[in-house]
Amino acid sequence: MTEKTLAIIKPDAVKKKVVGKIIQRIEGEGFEIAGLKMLHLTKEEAEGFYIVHRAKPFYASLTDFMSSGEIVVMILEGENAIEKWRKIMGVTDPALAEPGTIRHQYGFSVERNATHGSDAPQTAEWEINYFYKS
Ligand code: DAT
Ligand code: MG
Repeated sequence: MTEKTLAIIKPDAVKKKVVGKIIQRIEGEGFEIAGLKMLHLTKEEAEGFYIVHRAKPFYASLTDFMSSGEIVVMILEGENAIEKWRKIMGVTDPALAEPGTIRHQYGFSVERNATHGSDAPQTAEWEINYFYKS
């Protein structure tokens, strides 16, 4: 089933100059890029995006990080896009991510882990709408 997911190249990966490599991987994996823009989130916008994590001990640090520099936001479209993109990213902690995954390749820490991907159809819809208000 064709579906859409929200992907973000996070500030650590933009600073590392691996935007091109990550987009090349995305295209090579067969996704359609249905939307793409570079943004610098305010602290409030980062807090809004990660609102589900507001009670977590890492919320303040995460939203400081996500508003610390430019990010690249994309809508990826394809068969099983949500799960497929999460597999290509690898697990949250780059130290535990499998070789060949983006977080293994480019992540630095559990917080500075290079990319984001939606985790379910409802969150994908909510996250896409957060950046691409319909
Ligand atoms: P994911 O991004 O793999 O969906 P998540 O939704 O659990 O992971 O968390 C969102 C982001 O919050 C994650 O990409 C990085 C940060 N994060 C998660 N767990 C963390 C932790 N234990 N310490 C610091 N940052 C964390
Ligand atoms: Mg998540």
